[in-house]
Amino acid sequence: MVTRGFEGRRPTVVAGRLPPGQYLAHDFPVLSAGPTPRLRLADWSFTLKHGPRPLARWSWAEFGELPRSEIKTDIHCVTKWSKFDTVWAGVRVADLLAAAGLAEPPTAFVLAHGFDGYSTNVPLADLMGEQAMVATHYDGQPLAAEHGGPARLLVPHLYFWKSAKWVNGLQFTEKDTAGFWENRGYHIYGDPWREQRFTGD
Ligand SMILES: Nc1nc2c(c(=O)[nH]1)N[C@H]1C(S)=C(S)[C@@H](COP(=O)(O)O)O[C@H]1N2
Ligand SMILES: [Mo]
Repeated sequence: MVTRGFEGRRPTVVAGRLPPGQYLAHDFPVLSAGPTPRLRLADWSFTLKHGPRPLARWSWAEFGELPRSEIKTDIHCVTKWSKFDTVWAGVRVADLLAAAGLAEPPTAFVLAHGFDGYSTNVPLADLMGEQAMVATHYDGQPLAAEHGGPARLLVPHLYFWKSAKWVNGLQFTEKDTAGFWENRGYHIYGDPWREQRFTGD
């Protein structure tokens, strides 16, 4: 039985968690610029680079030895759906950099790259928080290929296009450098709370 009072309170709870212009989705839409790459774990690797120079590289087995974390968070897509309480597990970017011995990262800007050629820029500061990770599991299961499996970047406080699927590396860049969607009119930063959807927002 649902009482009036309960129904009446619910929109307030949603309003405080839902960024402007977003609606609450209960399914998990798939959005990709191209076909889903089918990656063999034996061919998978993850590389940290400074410009063209490799700094560290992990095979799938090596990546599995890194310290792991689980988080529950809300995600917000620029196409206006949001999803609450999504559960992810993987390796925090901060832990990755520590494992690579990068106590002093070479620059303040990062381009994330995917096996499909996708890229997206994220300031390093946004990757150093508790919630930014290279996620290998969603909802307790290995991440499905269409959602970026075997591993995707997760930067949940920015619009979801920043969460590069099929991620294969992070590249430090001297300047904040536009990636795939940022070069096609999407906002260079993409804060859902400031509704930074498109260039100039
Ligand atoms: N490698 C890669 N990552 C990507 C994309 C892509 O096309 N390729 N699309 C982005 C966009 S625009 C969105 S909204 C989210 C969608 O993630 P989902 O399919 O898991 O919902 O992935 C982002 N990451
Ligand atoms: Mo998107």
